[in-house]
Parts: sequence; structure tokens; C-alpha cells
Amino acid sequence: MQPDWLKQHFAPQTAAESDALTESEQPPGVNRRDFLHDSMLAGVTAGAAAGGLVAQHHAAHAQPAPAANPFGKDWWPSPWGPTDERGAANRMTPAKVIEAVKLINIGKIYQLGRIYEQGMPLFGSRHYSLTIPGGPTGGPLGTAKLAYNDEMFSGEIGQVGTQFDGLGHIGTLIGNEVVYYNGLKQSDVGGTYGLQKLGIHNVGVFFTRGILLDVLAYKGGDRLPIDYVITPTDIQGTLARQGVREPGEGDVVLFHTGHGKLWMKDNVAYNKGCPGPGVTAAKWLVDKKICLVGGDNWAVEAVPGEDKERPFECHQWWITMNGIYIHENLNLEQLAADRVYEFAYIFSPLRLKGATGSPGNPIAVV
Ligand code: UVW
Repeated sequence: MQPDWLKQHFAPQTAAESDALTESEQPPGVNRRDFLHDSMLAGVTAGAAAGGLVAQHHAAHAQPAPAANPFGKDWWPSPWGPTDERGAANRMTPAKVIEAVKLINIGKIYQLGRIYEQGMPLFGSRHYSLTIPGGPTGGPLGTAKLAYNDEMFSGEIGQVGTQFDGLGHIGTLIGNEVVYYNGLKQSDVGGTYGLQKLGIHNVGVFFTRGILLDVLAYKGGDRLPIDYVITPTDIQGTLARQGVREPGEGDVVLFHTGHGKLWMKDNVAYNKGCPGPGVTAAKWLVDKKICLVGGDNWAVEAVPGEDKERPFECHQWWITMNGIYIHENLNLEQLAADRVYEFAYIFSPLRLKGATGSPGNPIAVV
């Protein structure tokens, strides 16, 4: 049974997808057009935590302001100082690069990025469109008659497909203001043509030790059930089964749940929710001081998670409170099939000024 907030965010995208839902699963009064309309009215977009929070922010104006911090404590200043905008990317030291290089022994590269294409599962009302104007777009030029093609792209560029979530992606409403990593406020961070603070261009490059946690192999089955919440005990059991040392400072941890097998095969089931770590496991990873957590699902964390009334709470623990990055919708099938549990993880986010996230093709090298 999906919580109402999740139903609202996942209207079926096509008639076929709509038909695939049972009556009880149909979002209330939803066809995709109504959903988009309702979302726009309500300010509920998922580019989104931002849009959704703006809606809540307006609602907050109408009611007495909830002054309380939902986490009961401030998470700022950051360990890297009160002006830091890079968070756990500061753990990317030259020593981590050298450690990662030592994990490269056979020269095999795994592409962890999914192909960006029409029909891929999307969160809420996010969209993806790539078209080639003309045919060819331009030319012929000169006596050698050169012709060329360009593409037009529109979409939530950092928040569709394989997506790397930056520190400006998620905040928490405290009183009347959204507060982000390092205590930065909406008034510091917001910007119509790109975030003024915490934009993805601040992050830099990841080249560090990566660990695959094949929780699916540890638990058994074809894929973990959609509502499965991974615990610290699962993580420790998986590490022991794999014979891999615990994550350390500056490491990347990737969860294989098998949920990715639904990608482009059954988008309705893919978007229904996903297995992944819950808040208890999220805090365990925070204590290990990792720099990035990823998974073969759309939220990395379990949806719904440990507390169904606190959706995406791991996002808040990782991004907002601890500056840890998230990499979503990864393809981890080949790594898992080859039992590659430790590797050099390499990813260079696009330097999109003021963006909340980045597309791209992270790689694991052994
Ligand atoms: C939200 O934006 C709420 O989720 P995600 O980062 O999983 O796309």
C-alpha cells in the first residue's frame, strides 16, 4: 500500500502504465494531465523537494509557523567550516586517489550510468526531452559541404535518469525558511537562474575507493521486495559475506537491491517505491564518514522508509545534515554478477553552474 504522498508523486505516465495499476493503486482522481495540473496548482514538483517545500512554505505562512527543527538539533556549522559548500567532497584527498588506484588490477571498466532516453522512469512530473532540430540541423557549409546535427534538450537535467544529487537539492523547512547543508537558508541558496550557493559546480571530482553492498545476494531472491528496509545488520552481514572491509572515510558505498531490473521493463513497479537503506542504516553510514552513497533504484533509500510519515528522510541525513552525496538510478547488475565488491569509483559531475545535481556516467574500475 503506497502512502498518499507517494501516490501523488507517481501518476502513471502513459495509458498503458495507468492500465497496469489496480483500482486501489490508482492515484486519487489521477490521469497524468490532471496530475500535472494539480501539481502545478499545488506547487508540488519534484525538481521538487524545492517546489514541494515552497508549497509547504506558503502553507506555513497561512498557519502558525512550526518553529521546531524536525531533527531537534542544528546541523551547522559543518566540520569544514561555516562557509563550506562542498561537504563530504572534502574527504576526496590525494591519499584516497592513491588507495583507489591500488584497487585497479585488471583494467576492466564498468559503466554504472543508465542510458538517458524517452520512456525511462521519472520521478513525479519531471520530464526528459531530446530532439534534433532540422535533419540535418545545419549546413551544408563550404565547398566540402559539411552538415551538422545539434540537439535540443529540456528536462530537469540533474534530476532525471542516473542522477547525482548535490547539496542544494534537499533542505528542511524550519519555521518559515528552508535550511540546507551548513545552515544555509533559502534566501542564501535560491536563485532563479541557478542556485547562488551549493551549486553542483562546487563539488569537484570523485576518485576513491568504492564498495558494492550486494544486499540482494545476502538476502536471496531475484530482487528485494519494494518495501524492504536495509538495516545496519544487513550491511554488516553483506560485508562479512563478501569479505570486504567496512567503509572508511571518503569511501563510496553502492547498494545492489535488484530493483534496477525493473528499469524500462516495468516502470510502474519501479516507481511504486523501492527497497534501500532506512534511517538507521543511513546514520550508520554517516558515522563511517563516507563521501557518497548510491544504488540501483530511484531514491537509493527505502521508499517508504522506516517512518512512512518522514519521506526521503535519509536524503536529509545524508545531504542536508552531513553533506554526503547521493547517486541514484545506477546500473549495478554487471558489478554484482561479476562479484566485484571493491573498485575505484570515478565520477566527474558536470560543472553546471548553480545546478542541484548532475547527469553522467560514473564508472567502477578494477
Ligand atoms: C527527490 O527529489 C524528493 O527525490 P530524488 O532525489 O530521489 O529524485
